[in-house]
Amino acid sequence: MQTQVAIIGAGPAGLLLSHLLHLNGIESVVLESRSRAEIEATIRAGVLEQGTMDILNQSGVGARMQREGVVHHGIELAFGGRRHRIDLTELTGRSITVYAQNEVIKDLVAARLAVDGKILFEVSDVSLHDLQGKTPSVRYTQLGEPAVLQADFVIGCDGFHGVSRPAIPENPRQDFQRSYPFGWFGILVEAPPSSDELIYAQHQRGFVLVSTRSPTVQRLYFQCDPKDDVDNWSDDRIWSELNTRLACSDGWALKEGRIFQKNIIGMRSFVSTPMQYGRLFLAGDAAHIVPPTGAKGLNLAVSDVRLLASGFEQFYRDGRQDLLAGYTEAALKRVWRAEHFSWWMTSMLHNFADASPFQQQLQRAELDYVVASRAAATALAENYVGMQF
Ligand code: RFL
Ligand code: PHB
Repeated sequence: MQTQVAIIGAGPAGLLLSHLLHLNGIESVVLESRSRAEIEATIRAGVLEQGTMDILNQSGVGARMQREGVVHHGIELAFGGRRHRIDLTELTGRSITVYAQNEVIKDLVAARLAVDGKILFEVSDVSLHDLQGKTPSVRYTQLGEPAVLQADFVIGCDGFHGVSRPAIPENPRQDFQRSYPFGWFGILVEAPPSSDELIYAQHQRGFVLVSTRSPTVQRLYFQCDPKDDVDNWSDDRIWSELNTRLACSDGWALKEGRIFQKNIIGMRSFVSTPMQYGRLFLAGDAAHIVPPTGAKGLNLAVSDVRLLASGFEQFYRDGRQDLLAGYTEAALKRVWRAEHFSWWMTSMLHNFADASPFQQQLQRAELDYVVASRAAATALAENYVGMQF
């Protein structure tokens, strides 16, 4: 089989890239190791930056997001028993939308399949070849049969654990990383929203995030030991822990309901450079990871793909490669900004077991400053809604 652009991974990065290429008349094939049902059911991100919404709307896949997503104009920071609002729209003129990643995935899969776009699900043994030549290829197995896909370019959109990044040799590759001594325990709850806006709460027992999915389903996370087991957490223990950490002097309280999903998520910061090696380009989590505290991962995947789509449009229209050649540098500018922001939010809001009393006081001073100073609140807000580059 032959195509112009071979894309590995049908996450937000791979699917959106395939869709944007199609709009520019460029052919692609997406190879995905999981089934359609699995990718459409995987619960991950919830917060879309304005720039992410704009590209989904402009490219014609935003209709359901506009109907079902909820625009938020602020977030709350809770600490010391009080809640403080950061007015994103007043501070930046922009907002965010809460719309689940798996809904974005459904919309993109539907858009690709509606125009006979090729997504090959449940492929295995994917390997990359001849990346330095003009005709790279991808070998894989589907339904027990080995196959080869030849292309002009290969794009690794296969997430942190994929095969694309390791296809770049150790020289020139350089990885930067930091892991955190905690994870997030995530739950899905059948209940009405407890708050109109997301609440990021700092407490000496650990961080809590109150997020939402729909008028009837809520998403909550609390800081936990990354090696803990969901079976150690009965529903009663979860509600008791959440209520302790979220206790507020203004009478606000969490709305409880049936918990129907529990999972534990590890946290890391990671950047791999370069994001291009010959005719291989990496996009999204394949090249970089952020802890979810800043809600940046999916949005970074989308901004990588926007750069790549422009680069391929230029290449196939004018035969010029300057945008593609500048991809690593352009993408990493935004990536490192988001890495810093995500690390900063994580550091400010989580409980570090080894923090000295001095560091704890600094953490509190920083929170006090962010909610008291318009300049500091604006710094948070402009990063949260997405820096414009
Ligand atoms: P994905 O989504 O991991 O997709 C990669 C796809 O590649 C497939 N794959 C392979 N296919 C073929 N061959 C192989 N060898 C393959 N290996 C892997 C996988 O099956 C998968 O389908 O990467 P992508 O597209 O780069 O997208 C990145 C985002 O998914 C990720 O950054 C976000 O989910 C991060 N994130 C958040 N981002 C936000 O912008 N806002 C948020 O509010 C937000 N919240 C979150 C998050 C991530 C979380 N978790 C679970 C880590 C909340 C959580 C809890
Ligand atoms: C989510 O709703 O899953 C979510 C929201 C904000 C974050 C991370 C995750 O910072």
